Amino acid sequence: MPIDATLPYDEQNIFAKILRGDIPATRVYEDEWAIAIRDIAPQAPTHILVIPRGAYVSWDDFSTRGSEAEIAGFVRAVGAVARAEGLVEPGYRLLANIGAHGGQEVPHLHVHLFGGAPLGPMLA
Ligand code: DGP
Repeated sequence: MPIDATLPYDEQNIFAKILRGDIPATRVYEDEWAIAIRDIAPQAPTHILVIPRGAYVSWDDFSTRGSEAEIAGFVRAVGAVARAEGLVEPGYRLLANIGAHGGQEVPHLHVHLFGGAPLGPMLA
């Protein structure tokens, strides 16, 4: 079920549990600002979720409350994941779902990184 992205942060959301190490996930990258994990239901040969360590519900929440350092660190982490996965050439796609109309299901900001094949005009 898509979430209401204006709700307060829920410490029990699945990505909060993964960040705390309460439940397992395949971490492909981590630094001071973010972790990256393989999506449990990949929609492309490479489908990674880049998740900021801070407790932010959505892009809207992060872009209003996040510090300059957190925002810069997260943006750089997304790029670092793409480079580490060898995706810069021939390219990849970033996507963030925000709120109900965006189809966001997990109420902790994350960016989807898709690659590994030509992706066509759009990925849901
Ligand atoms: P979104 O609709 O943008 O909130 O996408 C949530 C994504 O998270 C979806 O593609 C499936 C993925 N996902 C959900 N639960 C888990 C999990 O427990 N582990 C991993 N690795 N991915 C998950």
